[in-house]
Amino acid sequence: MSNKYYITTPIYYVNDKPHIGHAYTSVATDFIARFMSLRGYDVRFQTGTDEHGLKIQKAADVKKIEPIELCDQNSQIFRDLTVSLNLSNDDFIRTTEERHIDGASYLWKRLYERDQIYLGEYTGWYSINDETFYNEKDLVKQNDGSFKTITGGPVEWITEKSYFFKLSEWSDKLLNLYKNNPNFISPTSKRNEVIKFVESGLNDLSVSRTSFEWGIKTPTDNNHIMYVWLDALTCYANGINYLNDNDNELKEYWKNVVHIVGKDILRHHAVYWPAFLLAADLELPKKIFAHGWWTNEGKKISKSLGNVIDPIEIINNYGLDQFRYFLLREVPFGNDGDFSKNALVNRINSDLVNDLGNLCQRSLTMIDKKLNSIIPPVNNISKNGDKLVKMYYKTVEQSSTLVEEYKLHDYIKLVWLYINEVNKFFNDSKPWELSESNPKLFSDILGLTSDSIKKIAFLINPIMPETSLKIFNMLALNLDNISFEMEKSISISGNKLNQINHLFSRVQNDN
Ligand code: ME8
Repeated sequence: MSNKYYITTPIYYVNDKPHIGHAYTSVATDFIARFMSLRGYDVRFQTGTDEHGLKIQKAADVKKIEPIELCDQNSQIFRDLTVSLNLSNDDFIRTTEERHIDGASYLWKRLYERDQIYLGEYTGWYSINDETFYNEKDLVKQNDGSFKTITGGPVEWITEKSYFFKLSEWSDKLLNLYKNNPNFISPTSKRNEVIKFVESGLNDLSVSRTSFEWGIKTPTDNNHIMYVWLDALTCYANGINYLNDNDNELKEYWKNVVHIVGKDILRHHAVYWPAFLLAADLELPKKIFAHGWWTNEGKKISKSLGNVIDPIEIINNYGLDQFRYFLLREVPFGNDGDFSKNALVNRINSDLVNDLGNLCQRSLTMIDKKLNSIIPPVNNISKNGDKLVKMYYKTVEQSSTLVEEYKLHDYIKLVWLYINEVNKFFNDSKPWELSESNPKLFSDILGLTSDSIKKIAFLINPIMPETSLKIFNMLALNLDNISFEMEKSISISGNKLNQINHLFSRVQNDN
């Protein structure tokens, strides 16, 4: 079996700047990408920006600039964020790029040729905010008789000529897909919602617009532009040139693709996207995972409430790896979560400073001071030491299942059980009492502790890649592409420690 693994984030709208929600999806996807790479997979990771549609056109109108100018500016900000978050993405796709436009047009043509698209007129509700058509039964009636989406967004009534995709013909095939592949949509609660939605009956989907310009012209009719979701969803395939008839190696990644999305856009990914692909007789992704929604100190994050969290500000104030750790550890992946400075500060001080930082600082400083900075060899010094080594390999073994089930925070909990076991071994062994009285035992304890710290650096790599590299560096290891497999053959015994720096600083809650 091929060991190729392809993972994607949604492509983000460029009408505005990124916020914590975008950072969250990207960091979680990066975690999985890095973890799969640690397991030895040939990983490809794609993110990018979604640049067409009425929402973008209106945002450009407000600024009195051309849509492409707004796209260029804001797409760059999202691209910069991939660097600020230390993402390992291989590609950053923009829907205004030619390769994307070509792929989206290819899918349209395939659907058209297979008689899956017909001309009609759309009359109904539309949310510019979500770029989504709504049935009235899915909206909330306000006291004044108007309608809003369940998240409180405005909708408008539109009537315009439009092409329709025969979505209604695909209900049974979709339901079979969900039934035969129980893991196609996760978590289960979200899967059930999708099944209920499809079971309630699907209408044909309007897939073109005529009342504005900013989009990809449909290849079969110049007067229409593609509905932005039909355009956008093809980005996943376009990043690896799947939507054309040419042979190329990147296409291989399509055999094993996972889409990570927020729960707000699950329907588009789990219903529309597979329906388009089925109708075009193309291969489906392996999985759609929908994660939960972040609030800020208990409140919905929104521009109008003025409580949008800028990820760069958090990174500047608390540190990147601290932020990444918090996002991944605080909330079970799939659940909603609340961002609070208090919770962030507590996590940093207890898990990072106390548990991990102090362990490295105390033990490595001892090697520095008492052993001329030379890392001693690992000897099986006691039952406890043996237990520690076994625990590491057990952790690696269990980690695969946890991450395959997207239990990212359980993985981190498991890693911290190991870190605390190393702490316990170090504290119970009391090496500080032994340097004079029993130098052999002293050296053995520090040998095992530093080797365990090396193992910790492997385990935390997907969570905090920068910290992992800092640890490798202190241990005088120069590692690029790491895998769990290679850990066994990397010995640090005899290495001369590089300068020991604090990994994390204690922080105050300034609230
Ligand atoms: O929907 N909590 O783009 P978008 C958690 N362009 N995640 C959040 C969040 C929050 N409060 N807010 C945003 C689009 N997100 C389309 C996608 S894909 C072919 C097209 C994250 O800029 C989450 O991943 O509105 C959500 O699904 C995504 O940002 C929406 O980003």
